[in-house]
Amino acid sequence: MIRYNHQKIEKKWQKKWIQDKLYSVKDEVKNKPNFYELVMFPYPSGNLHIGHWYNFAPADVVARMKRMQGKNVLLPIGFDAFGLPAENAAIQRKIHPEKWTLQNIKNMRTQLQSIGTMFDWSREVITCLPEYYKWTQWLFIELYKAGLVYRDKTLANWCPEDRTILANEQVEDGKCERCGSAVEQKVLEQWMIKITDYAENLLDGLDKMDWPEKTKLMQKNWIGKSEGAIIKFSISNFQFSIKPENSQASKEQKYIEVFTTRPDTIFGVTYLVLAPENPLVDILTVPNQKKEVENYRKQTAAKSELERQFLNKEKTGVFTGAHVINPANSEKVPVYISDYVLMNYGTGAVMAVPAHDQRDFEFAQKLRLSIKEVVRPEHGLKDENVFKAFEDDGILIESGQFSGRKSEKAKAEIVEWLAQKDLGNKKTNYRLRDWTVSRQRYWGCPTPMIHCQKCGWQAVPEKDLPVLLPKIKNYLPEGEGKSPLANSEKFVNTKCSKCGGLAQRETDTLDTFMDSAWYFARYTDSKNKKSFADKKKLDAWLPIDLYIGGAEHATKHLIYARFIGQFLHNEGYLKTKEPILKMRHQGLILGPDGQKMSKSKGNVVDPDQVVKVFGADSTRMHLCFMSEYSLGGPWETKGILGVNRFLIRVWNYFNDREKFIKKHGLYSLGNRQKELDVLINRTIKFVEEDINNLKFNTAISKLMILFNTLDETISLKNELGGRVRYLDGERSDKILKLLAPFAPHITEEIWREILKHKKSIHLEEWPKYDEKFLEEDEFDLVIQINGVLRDLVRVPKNITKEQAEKIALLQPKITKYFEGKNIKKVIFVPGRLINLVL
Ligand code: ANZ
Ligand code: ZN
Repeated sequence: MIRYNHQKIEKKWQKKWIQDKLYSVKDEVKNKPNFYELVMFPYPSGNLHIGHWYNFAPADVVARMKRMQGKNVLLPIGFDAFGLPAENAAIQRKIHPEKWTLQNIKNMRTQLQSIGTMFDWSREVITCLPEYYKWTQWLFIELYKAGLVYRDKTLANWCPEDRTILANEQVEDGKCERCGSAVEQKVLEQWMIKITDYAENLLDGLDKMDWPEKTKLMQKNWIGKSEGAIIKFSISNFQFSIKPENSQASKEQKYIEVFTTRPDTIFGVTYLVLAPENPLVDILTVPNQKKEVENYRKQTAAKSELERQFLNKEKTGVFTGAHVINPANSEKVPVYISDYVLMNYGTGAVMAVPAHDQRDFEFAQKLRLSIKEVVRPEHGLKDENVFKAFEDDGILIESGQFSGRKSEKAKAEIVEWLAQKDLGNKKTNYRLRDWTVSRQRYWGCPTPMIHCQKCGWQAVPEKDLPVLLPKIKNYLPEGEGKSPLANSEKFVNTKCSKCGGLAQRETDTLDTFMDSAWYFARYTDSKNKKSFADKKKLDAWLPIDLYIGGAEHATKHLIYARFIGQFLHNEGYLKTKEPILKMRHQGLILGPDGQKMSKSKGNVVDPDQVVKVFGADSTRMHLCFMSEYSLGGPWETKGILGVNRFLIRVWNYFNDREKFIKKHGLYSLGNRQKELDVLINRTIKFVEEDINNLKFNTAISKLMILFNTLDETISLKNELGGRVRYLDGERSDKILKLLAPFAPHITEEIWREILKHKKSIHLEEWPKYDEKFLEEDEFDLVIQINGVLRDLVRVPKNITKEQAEKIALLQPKITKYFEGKNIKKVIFVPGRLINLVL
């Protein structure tokens, strides 16, 4: 018999599939609904790792099944090719980032092809090529024209090592997510995108999306909607102690405005706290507090936002010497500064209610400020022994005319009351910040903006796009917040498109999240030179029916992609509002030791090696089988032996069958036929359901059970009259098709070379199951006496009235009703009940 030679088989079919253009997808096929499945495109780091396989191989299983089920399936692939790592690697190796990136892409393409996925390579996108980034620039300009791009001086996260600004989401625990250096705060002028204008829209869509609940919750918290109020506290002993020229607070400033989510606690305010950076501090601080205040401000400036926000951090702060008036009860309260209040949230000022806010409570304790209780628990007494703030809702006390009201209801009433006096207003706040897109690095998409001394900033006219990234010699960052492009006079100097005078180009490049925020749209029409994609094609494919990728992108790429999708919808480019209908995350694949894979731990599994020894089919199946897909888990080399043996068993089954039938022909399976039909039909149903639910592991175990039973049937020669029995052609075809999405190569080889079919198995129809075999062949017969339920008994499905009566009369629970009585009538409802009337 021919041995299962995966190396030969896999190479052969991969070549043939490309030749036959098996995976090139048309935008419209009659009677085949489109199905757009997307996997997160890889960063061209140099090598495909097992994590990529874990994303792509199981995703391919779904795509293949959908295609066999009559869908016109698009499963595209490309490369997220700009970004810091390419530049850092290139600097280390002293080769140009472009050369390094393109080399890696070439290598990774071969590796990606070795997985045996049905990627449509004709639609490949590479974000660092001008044909792609022309449209990233176009998109930036569209956002600019829509008033969603502005330039602002902001405190930005500055990584001293990479010498660039980082977005908030690129900072993890106060450290640069790329290099791990502690991030510093630096004031820089940057291009910002007003994603905050979309805060409500981004929240709105969440409900209707079929996404993991956890991911939706993360987005919700990231957007962080808070409904509350702005309340004005008038400045009492207004002091013009110092008036630095650059103070943003005006002399006429009469109020401090605070943002609060608990206006119901206003009668419990015992002091106010400003963020140390708040410009009001300049004019409020009395002369003899000035020194202490300035010292404290300096200390704060050295701290990161994260350090300041830690809840359990010991509270510190300084008195400004100023007082304000509580608008609710006209009480005079002191004003402090403390680093637990942040400048870039709300108004940068807080009304402190130490009895009902834990942070305020700790601050008041530390600085010995008074604490005034204004909310009591509705039921039961407050536990006097618990020494902390009572933050729940309850009943108001000592709150003027609002005393006795439920705190929850009093919120709106108090705001209304203050609004009438023009001292407060309802206000909704979001945690979401605008998107800082400027990067002071070389390897990115040039920002298509020009600055003219006379005319100011303007967008590069569309006819001049793309603004090409010049090939420069020195692409190392120059430090102090300038991109290396600033050194290239040829790049920088240009003409103003308005007045024709000399003008300068923006030299910062765009955040790579800009590139990936719209790539899903480009796949629908990746070669288009006239627009980012043709409207008809966009509408044919979008929204994405299934997007599979890592959960770590929940508040980064997945928010940006939704934002850009919604924006393109609002501008009339996309019919669909939400670009991603259904999202699923794969789990994380760990090293054989259960630890995160890393070179330093020496636990990295190299997919190329595994494929060489066991083949792509076994590797794919192992990844599907090793764990529940959404959970991931450690890679177990033992496990791959299991699925490899399974594939060999399948291989042998079909080879032996072929040989046997040639010699002896087919024998009827007799009694076993029915049993096997039930199993085959159930397997079809459950494998289909499991793949749809991304439960690949259970689908495979069902296939394994099926083949076990087939082997058993073969070994039960005696029972079957001394002859080996195999499934007939039709049934054999069916079970092989079930395996095709998982192991596309071996099934194709068996299909074409052993079963001698002309067309590829991957163009075949997915088998349909017959309901008849799924039905139970027994049921619970209800036995009634005079219409009252007396017993239940399991009987064959097609039982007759006479048989049912006999069985009923044999039941011990029934016989006792018959003492001295005759049966007058028997009512029988087939498949349900028998009623004996006495
Ligand atoms: C008074 C109060 C009483 C508050 C109380 C809470 C409980 P979220 O839900 O996150 O929006 N706050 C407002 N601006 C702040 C800033 N810039 N830095 C730090 N804290 C700030 O939180 C809103 C609450 O956080 C606000 O409501 C305010 O404290 C505080 F029993 O006002 B609260
Ligand atoms: Zn000009």
